[in-house]
Amino acid sequence: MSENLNQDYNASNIQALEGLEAVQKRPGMYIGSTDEKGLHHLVWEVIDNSIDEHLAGHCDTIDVKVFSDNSVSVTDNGRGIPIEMHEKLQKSALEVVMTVLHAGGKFDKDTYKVSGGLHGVGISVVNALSKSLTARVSRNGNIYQQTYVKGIPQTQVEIVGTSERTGTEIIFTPDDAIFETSDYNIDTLVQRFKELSFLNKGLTINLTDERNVLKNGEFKKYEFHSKGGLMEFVKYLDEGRASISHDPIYIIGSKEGVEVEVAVNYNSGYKENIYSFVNNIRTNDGGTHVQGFRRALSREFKKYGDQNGFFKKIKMEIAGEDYREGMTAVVSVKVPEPQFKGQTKGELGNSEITAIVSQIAGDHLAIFLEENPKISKIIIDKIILAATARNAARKARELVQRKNILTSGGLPGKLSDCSSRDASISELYLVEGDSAGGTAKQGRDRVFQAILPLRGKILNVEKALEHKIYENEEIKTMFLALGVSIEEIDGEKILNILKLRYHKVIIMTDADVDGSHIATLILTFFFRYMKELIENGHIYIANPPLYQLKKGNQTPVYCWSDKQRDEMILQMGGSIDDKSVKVQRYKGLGEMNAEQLWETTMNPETRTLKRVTINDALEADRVFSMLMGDEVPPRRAFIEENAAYANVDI
Ligand code: 0RA
Repeated sequence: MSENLNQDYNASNIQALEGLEAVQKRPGMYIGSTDEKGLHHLVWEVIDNSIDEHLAGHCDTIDVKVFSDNSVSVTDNGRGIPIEMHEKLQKSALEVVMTVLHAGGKFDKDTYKVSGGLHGVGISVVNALSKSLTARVSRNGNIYQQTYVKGIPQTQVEIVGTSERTGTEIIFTPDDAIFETSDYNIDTLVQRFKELSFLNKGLTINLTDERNVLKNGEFKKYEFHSKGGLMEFVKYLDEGRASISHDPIYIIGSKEGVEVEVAVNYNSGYKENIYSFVNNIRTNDGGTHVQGFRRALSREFKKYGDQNGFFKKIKMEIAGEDYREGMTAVVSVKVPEPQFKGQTKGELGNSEITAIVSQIAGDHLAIFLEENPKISKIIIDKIILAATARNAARKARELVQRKNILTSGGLPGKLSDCSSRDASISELYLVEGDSAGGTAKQGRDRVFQAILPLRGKILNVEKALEHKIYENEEIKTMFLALGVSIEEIDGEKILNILKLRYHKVIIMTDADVDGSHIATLILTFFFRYMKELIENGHIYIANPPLYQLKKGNQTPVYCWSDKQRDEMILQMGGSIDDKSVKVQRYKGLGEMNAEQLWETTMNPETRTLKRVTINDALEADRVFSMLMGDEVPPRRAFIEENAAYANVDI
């Protein structure tokens, strides 16, 4: 080896080592965090590389396995990471890809790599954060392998076998000295792989969870594959809503190296749902691609409506949002060098994308409108209805708001307020019915606990027109009691929670089917109209007991599940069927007296509250519309799968 090469070799080793150390010192800079989210990020990073192979047209199957020690393998049937000698660095390209930061993209410039955001930092980052990793490449008839510990090669790239096929296998064990948790969440993996299969039609992702052994001795397996891509994605998202456009409108095209794919479905609801992706990564805050799509939608529908005289009769202006009411759309673009903006990097910034998407989507929409006059007229009618309803809603909302000002701090009569004015310690119990409300009022600590009884089933906001919502007594009462208002700024509705009067809002309903239905209705309202309260962690669900057990004169014991009840009966010296222990099943909150309610459900020292969180906004949206929307079969299937009270009450 010449002196020159030797120098390069050493220099490259030092460079690799410095890179790995930087990642280990500040993992958050590379993968966002070292909590559960960061842990999962390792899998996203590895699978992204395999998906790049798919996008380049060389891979159609990816197998992911989670082993019982939470190590993970990702295997693809792509070309395999090159193992040839890297001329300048004098080592195998495989070793360079695995140990040098940002090396991956340098070998192959044709595919879409992500330069911003958190994905696309390179597989070497996963290597640096793994206490062990094995890379195995099938290529040129051989199987090549190299192993690493915390990113440092333990072996040369060795031939360990022969193979007719090509592909890459990465097996890694996250470094538990770096990550706060080592447990992979199967729901998170399933959700993301499902999404990836919709976004990359034709790709198959197989997932095996070796931590979950079935009764027949086999591991739990999942398969994700979508033939229809985004077309199927919107159908899946809108499963619970009645479609008014039959099949989704499908748009696909490319321009200046940017690929654009959009699917649009109009349903009988009133919400706008646009989900957007850039290079398979969700852009929660939209960006120039979404802007381009919206622009095309408004422009083409307006043109079509004007040309056919459909808008003649109506007096008011049609706003952009009217074209999108009851619309679910997925917008996916593949951009060679995306720039992500905003605090969470959830927004696409490249300005050139607006015009590209607007043109491609516009051309397709114009053709769709010409070719489908019947469906187009149904959508136009819906747009007119949206504009009309928007005006009515504004008036109704203003009325509620004005009342808010008029009463100036005047609170609803049904509210039994607490005496504290410190929102951070104050709690509002939303209680089902007047009688339970009465018990709660007696049982509470009136210093910091307020009670608002709600009468029966509150309005299903998923199905109601917006102005009906502001006219609904229970909903108006909740706005007033909470001190929250909706304000319109530049045509955009903004929830003002600055004057929120309670930092804990606790939904307390009976532990039966009706009770959980009411809780779901209330949650639907919060999810659609006061999402910030959920996002900021203010919404809770009370957890009343299911049973009271009593033996002779002993103090009663409460149980929250059948299992707990059976165990407790035995502990108390009874047996399940002689029933010497008296078992009382609480069907309603009203069956408890004030003292019992305080002790089991309201006393901060002894109660358990469930905080409502949104793990995946997209899935939450889908489930809410399914539970509360028009379509019955998917709802039934969901309830059958998830019902908690099925064997008690139905
Ligand atoms: C660089 C160049 C080529 C492929 C890859 C990287 C590659 C990386 C990963 C990571 C996981 N699976 C992968 N598959 C491929 C192109 C190789 C060629 O031209 O033959």
